[in-house]
Amino acid sequence: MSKPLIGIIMGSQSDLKIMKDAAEVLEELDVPYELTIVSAHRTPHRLVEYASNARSRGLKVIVAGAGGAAHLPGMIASLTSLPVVGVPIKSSNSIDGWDSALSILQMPAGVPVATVALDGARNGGILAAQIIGTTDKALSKRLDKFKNALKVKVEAAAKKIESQGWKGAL
Ligand code: RP5
Repeated sequence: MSKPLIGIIMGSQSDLKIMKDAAEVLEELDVPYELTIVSAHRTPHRLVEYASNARSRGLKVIVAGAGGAAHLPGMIASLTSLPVVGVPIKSSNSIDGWDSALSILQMPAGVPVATVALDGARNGGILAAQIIGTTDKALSKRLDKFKNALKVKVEAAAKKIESQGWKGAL
């Protein structure tokens, strides 16, 4: 097993049902990752340790997901200069998802978090892979193939709708 390049972290085990999407897409793209729980509020010292050691352990990007008062991605970004991708999660303690989205999105100048859509962990994984792909030619080829597959799927659906009419395509 190769050394993980991407660290997937989440505030609680209850976030796993969303954050597993990031792991799944990284497996599809054959990018080595690690996955664990780091809670900004319940394990603050673990957060500091994770962020402080991430670069020296060989990680290149961190994908961090949290719900409600979602401080994990921003606090990780405050402690490392690795790129941090934030995944807002509509969790059990979230009012409607806006709390989490805005907590992750509205970072102060100088400390960016690249925020994906609510529950958008799959895109979080893809974005992290694309960052690695800027310096990894083989991965960038796999990413091109991945994007091409999206195109082929939509074109096939369009062809079906055009030939059968929308009722036939339902
Ligand atoms: C956040 O609180 C976590 O990221 C999770 O989304 C939410 C709820 O956590 P649990 O109470 O389910 O552990 O910190």
